[in-house]
Amino acid sequence: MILYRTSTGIVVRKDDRFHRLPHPDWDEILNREHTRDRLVDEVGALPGSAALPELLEHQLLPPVGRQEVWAAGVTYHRSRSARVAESRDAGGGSFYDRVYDAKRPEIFPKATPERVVGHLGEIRIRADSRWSVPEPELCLAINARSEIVGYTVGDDVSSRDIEGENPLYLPQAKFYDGACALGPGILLSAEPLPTTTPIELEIGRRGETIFRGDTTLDQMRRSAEELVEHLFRETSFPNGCILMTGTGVVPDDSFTLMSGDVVRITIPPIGTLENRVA
Ligand code: DO4
Ligand code: MG
Repeated sequence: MILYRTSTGIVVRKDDRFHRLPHPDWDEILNREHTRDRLVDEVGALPGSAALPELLEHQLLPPVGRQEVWAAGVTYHRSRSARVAESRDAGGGSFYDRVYDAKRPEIFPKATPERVVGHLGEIRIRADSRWSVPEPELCLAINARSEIVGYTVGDDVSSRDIEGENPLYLPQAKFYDGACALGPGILLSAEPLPTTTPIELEIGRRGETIFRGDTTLDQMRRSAEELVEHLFRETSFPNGCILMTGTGVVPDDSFTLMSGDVVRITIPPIGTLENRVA
């Protein structure tokens, strides 16, 4: 079951049929108890349609109401080696090396809800960066009681030259307008996704694919529960939150995003998040 936020209300997709919910409160749906089971009952009593998808795609809003977005980093070996290399000259390499194995994960604030870009929205690269990359990540939708209620697809757009110059610049490399894309919807599931689930990244430029890469969830060094436990340890989220779980796909160092590029991130069975670089 997938939950979509649209400009005309909330839509639930169940068994390839689409149902408009009569009550439009996204935060309440995400945070009420047994929300998935309740939605199954609710949509059972609603008319459904098979014809909504095309219309829906252009009405989609980011799948956040009042949820902050946080992100975990260096959770895949590929991210660890890329970060160690980018920050070696600045003497930052050992920070990334150590955090990969440390008990405490790297977790940082990524976006306020109003900064999040949805499916088909425009992501941005910083004007003062010369090396920007998309980071395709599985994202957890977590309710106020720290329960994982679902999953979405995310792009943790990052300025690698800025974070590599000095680890203290990380917030500037990660947190700016258009640096966070989420969508297309939230797959509500009480079960974790299978560890064989792929995360696929494709980047297009002037109609051609210039990068393709993927990983699978079993490459992630930390469990979702471990990341959530750390995030909620001393921080409360009265409306729940979204946690990006880190990237395992990093293009070669010669690659940088350019204006007009199209980034497509697919995590079946959630769907594809597509964004153009402004
Ligand atoms: O500290 C660097 C950020 C790492 C990150 O965002 C990732 O591994 O996905
Ligand atoms: Mg990341």
